[in-house]
Amino acid sequence: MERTRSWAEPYKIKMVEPVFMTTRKDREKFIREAGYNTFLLKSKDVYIDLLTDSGTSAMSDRQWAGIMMGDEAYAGSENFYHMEEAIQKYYGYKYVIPTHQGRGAEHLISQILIKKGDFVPGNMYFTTTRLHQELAGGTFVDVIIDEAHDSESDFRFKGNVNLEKLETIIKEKGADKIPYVCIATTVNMAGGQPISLENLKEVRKLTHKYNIKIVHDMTRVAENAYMIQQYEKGYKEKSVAEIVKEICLLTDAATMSSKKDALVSIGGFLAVNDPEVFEQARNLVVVYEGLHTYGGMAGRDMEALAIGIKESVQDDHIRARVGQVQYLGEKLKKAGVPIVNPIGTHGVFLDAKKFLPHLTQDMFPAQTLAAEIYVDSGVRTMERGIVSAGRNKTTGAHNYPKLELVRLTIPRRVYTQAHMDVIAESVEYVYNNRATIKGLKMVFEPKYLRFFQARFEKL
Ligand code: PM9
Repeated sequence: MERTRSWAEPYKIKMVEPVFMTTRKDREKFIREAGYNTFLLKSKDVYIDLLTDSGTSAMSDRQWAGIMMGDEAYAGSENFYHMEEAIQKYYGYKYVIPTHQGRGAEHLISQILIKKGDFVPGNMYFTTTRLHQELAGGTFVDVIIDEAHDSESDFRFKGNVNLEKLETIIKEKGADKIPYVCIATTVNMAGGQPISLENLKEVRKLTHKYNIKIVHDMTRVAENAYMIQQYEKGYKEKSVAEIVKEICLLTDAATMSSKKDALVSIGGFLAVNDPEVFEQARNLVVVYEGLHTYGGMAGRDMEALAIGIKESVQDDHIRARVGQVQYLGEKLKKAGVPIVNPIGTHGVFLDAKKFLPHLTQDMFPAQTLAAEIYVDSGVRTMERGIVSAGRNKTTGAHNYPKLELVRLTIPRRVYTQAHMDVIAESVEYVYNNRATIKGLKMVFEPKYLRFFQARFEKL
């Protein structure tokens, strides 16, 4: 019998990109000039970049080779057909419409399926997804289980839908007012939390009963599948690829930001099973994205995506990817730093309300904490709290989410365990000195997705 060994990343590094440390004095200046918004920092001033896992993965040698095989024909590029084939093979959807990234796909499906006055239930909001639903005249309704809003709950599948909440909404509003239920794998704003297959099957049963579609936000579906393999009864012997397919087959359509799971710098798609919806999307895509065989992507990017999809569902890849996130999370937990439990799949989420209990939510604790971590070590993180939650579309008041989080997002295949140690050391240092940290006030607020460009000053 093979003896058990420690595991390591299933790759070796062939090319490196230098990163540079700055001084604390420099960083104080940089963050002030950036209006205390980590989105407004210049990347050259960042030491370890945990802003996002979106478009920041390291591509494989196979993917780079694919880049050289780009067929940049305006119409009918060979690479489109490779990408389409990969999506059909690994995800099981019938028809594919390429888009420049995830929000392009969200735009198309929202415009096609949502009518003014409709309601769109979902397992927690995502910023761009909800905005496209609202711009199409719909209202998002949160039907995720309550545990998802509680950073301390250890429940394994916090991405699950509360079926009672969902059925109540359907009965209250009427099934004809609900064009679809939006199901994300995994749930980003809850801390990268998975939905179980058991729950998804129940959602499918309920939506079939009322003849309602499921649109799958499959941005991190392989990570979700890995958590099912690890923690859901009956899936230990199944491969991540098999579980991914099973998830997708339970849904009617999908929006994808290929910049996450699928290991590319840019790209996305809408995938559907209904030929009528496909025809409408194929028509609309030429207005907003590009021709239906490129949708805003270069041929080379579609080739890299076709290869990335295949790599993304391999068990050893996903184990190392999620394993690195778990390693950082466990380190922070051991140091007593308040984080979202259980540790998610694409990042570690700090609970800023518990980290900075002396700040009210109006003082933007998560925004403040992200700025403080940057000043300490040059590690760039992202706010996922009141700023990201935006304003109520009817009253204009701030939305006050229960979760006020800072996301330490780990790019795929980019950083080493030593980087994780440096990150943990910095967060622990800031935690030990938290009492002196002061909050922020917002001095500039854009109309849409304010977290990207809002500016702040120190209180
Ligand atoms: N997510 C992230 O950093 C990128 C920008 S922050 C708005 O987490 C989900 C679950 C996402 C997501 C992007 C999109 C939109 C849809 N659903 O950024 O347009 O996490 O490709 O995808 C970001 P695009």
